[in-house]
Amino acid sequence: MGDYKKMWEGLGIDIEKHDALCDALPELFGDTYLTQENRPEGMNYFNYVVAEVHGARIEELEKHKENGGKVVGTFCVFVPDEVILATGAIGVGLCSGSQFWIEDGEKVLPRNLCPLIKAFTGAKVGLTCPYFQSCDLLVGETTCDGKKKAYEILEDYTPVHVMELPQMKREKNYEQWEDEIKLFIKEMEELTGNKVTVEGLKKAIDLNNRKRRVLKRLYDLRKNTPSPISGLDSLLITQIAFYDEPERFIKQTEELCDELEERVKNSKPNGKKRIMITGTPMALPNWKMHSIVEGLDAEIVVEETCIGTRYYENEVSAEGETIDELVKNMANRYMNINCACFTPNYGRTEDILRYAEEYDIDGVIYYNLSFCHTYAIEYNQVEKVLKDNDIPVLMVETDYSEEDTGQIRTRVEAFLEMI
Ligand code: BJ8
Repeated sequence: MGDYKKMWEGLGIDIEKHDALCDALPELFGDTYLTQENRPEGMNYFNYVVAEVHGARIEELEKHKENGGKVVGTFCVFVPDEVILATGAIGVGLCSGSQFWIEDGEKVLPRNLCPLIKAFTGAKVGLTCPYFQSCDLLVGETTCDGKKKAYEILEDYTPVHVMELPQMKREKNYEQWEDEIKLFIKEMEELTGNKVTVEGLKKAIDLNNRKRRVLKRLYDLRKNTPSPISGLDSLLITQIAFYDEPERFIKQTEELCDELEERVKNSKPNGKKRIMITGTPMALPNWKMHSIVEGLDAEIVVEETCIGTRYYENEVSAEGETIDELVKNMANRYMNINCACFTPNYGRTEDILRYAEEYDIDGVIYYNLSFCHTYAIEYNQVEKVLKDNDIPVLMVETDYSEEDTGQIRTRVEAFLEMI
């Protein structure tokens, strides 16, 4: 990474603490990623993005701001990126996946809380994430209790707008979400001084749909046996999709997919077990589960998570000639995301069964971040459905620390032998 000290100081970063984070990441990335054999050439771009994670992209955000633009941070795939784009702002996903931020998070939050919430809060209050520091506005949402209460703490540090996400999927809930999107449009117009137009919104819908499409192309390629790309690399690409410049991301991922298509033509079976991950999100740089599974005789071929299928499945229709019609289209697409914060959430089990068939799955690993109650409780339903369909499943509850890595490896090893 280049020398960005001046930029970080300008952003109010705690330089000393941040240096410790920057020192640890290359080693973790090297051990997890660069040791993989026969990686596609197209991964070089994504390696570069990680190497420059707190540098080049932040420089772009800062340039955008110097030119009068705004930067908006989000935490959940329910927040419609189309609205952010349509006001000329840049959106960045902030769901944090590093153990590094937990200590600072625990200074203001209870210890027995989901690590994702502790990490994003710690990143802000400890002043160690330049993405947070670049943001003019954070957009939260009323999904789980931990997140919605943590936003109250973030409000002491930076402006926050919270979207009220309904927790059921009745007709009136779709209408409620339309209203919330309209309020968000108003908030974004005030922040940026730019009016959302039908044309602008259609353009944003198109861009976001193209990003979804290229991710779908990547995931469809993973349906091949063997998958032409590791689960680790696919996970990294999806994690990067949340904060990279969208057009560049699409171009680079298309090129990678072209290369993977060629690989598929010459590939031979490798006998590895094909695993689906389902559950809670794996935010950058959370590579723990993939690293354990793919260190054994298995490949992860699909993630039914928000850093996976829930992020890109279903497009927003650009049909319509008014803002209201386009808002309705957005509400319809986003309300179809099957997150465990909804009740009931049978759509998720249907998705899991469909993926099990489409990706020719040998077994499912249910990945649950510690203290995430909605997903932990929903395991009951998912386990039942999988058992009824003779699909083996292993539940793993964990956080970001390395303490339980050995124990999880032993359990996964036994699971792979059994299936
Ligand atoms: S749509 S999964 S991104 S809320 S923070 S619920 S892990 S206890 S992140 Fe999520 Fe939106 Fe749903 Fe997806 Fe559990 Fe942790 Fe809460 Fe979490």
